[in-house]
Amino acid sequence: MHAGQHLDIPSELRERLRSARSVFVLTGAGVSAESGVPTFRGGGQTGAVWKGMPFEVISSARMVRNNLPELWEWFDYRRGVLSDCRPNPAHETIARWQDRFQTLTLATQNIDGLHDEAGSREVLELHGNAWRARCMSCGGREDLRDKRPDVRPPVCVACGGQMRPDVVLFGEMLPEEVWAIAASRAAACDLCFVVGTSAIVYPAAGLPQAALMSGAFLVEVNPEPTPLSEMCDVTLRGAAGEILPLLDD
Ligand code: BV8
Ligand code: ZN
Repeated sequence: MHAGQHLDIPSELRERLRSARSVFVLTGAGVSAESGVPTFRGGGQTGAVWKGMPFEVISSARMVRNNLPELWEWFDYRRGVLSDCRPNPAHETIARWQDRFQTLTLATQNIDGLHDEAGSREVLELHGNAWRARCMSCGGREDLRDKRPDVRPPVCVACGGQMRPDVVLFGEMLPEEVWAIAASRAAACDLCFVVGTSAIVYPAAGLPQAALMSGAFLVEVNPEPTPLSEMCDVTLRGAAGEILPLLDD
């Protein structure tokens, strides 16, 4: 949908928005695109993203073991990009939904913290957060904005141990408790929105399918089709920042 072009919201979706008790929202990089956060696959940057390394290589578990300084350089760069980005109307609309529905669960693959900044509470950060570091000895977590940017790797205030980015890298398990809540809420919702994700990375991409299996009404918001599109009850083709505000009651 281009600016000014009117998008019809199907009446059945309006009805579902009125009757829904438990709403589940899964977001990906696309929800932050209008905030200036680069997406991973949108815009064709599937090749080398960092010093000739593809995304799945630089953001992989073995980097922690083999080259922690390089990993920190990559995530220092990512935070540099994020520091000028602010929430957009898509984040703001989703934040309002937490007071609109009986149960609203927001699970994001994004590590940018923009949902929190928009006012969303209890955001399930499936892949962690770029603004946090985690100690590799005691597991303690600290906000990087409280730590010296010139000390790499950062040092844990609790035990003096070395810290790593508190993000889930390829080949690493998702945070158990966060995943358990997301999986149970997805399987219990009656309306599920999938916003701005290419739905390729697992296990996150399995959540909408779990919602569908348990009878939820599935809605995709994305300018492009994804592997999930044919499973959806409604697909809204366009930018999340333009479309989500149209769903306000
Ligand atoms: C694991 C943090 C288990 C770091 C990330 C099953 C099948 C195949 C492979 C696997 C499988 N299970 C596991 C795997 C391996 C792997 C995986 O899924 N690989 C993929 C590439 C096939 N998964 C893992 O490794 C996971 N861990 O499985 O552990 C295990 C462990 C040990 C031992 C045994 C088992 C961990 C995955 C998490 C990795 N970390 N991020 C960082 O950011 O650097 S993933 C990262 O990439 C993001 O978090 C996100 O998940 C993904 C990017 O996807 P999107 O967010 O969707 O972004 P993308 O650019 O692709 O798409 C943007 C979309 O938005 C597009 O569709 C575009 O059209 C749309 N869009 C653009 N503008 C807008 C818009 N939409 C709306 N509005 C707009 N304005
Ligand atoms: Zn520690």
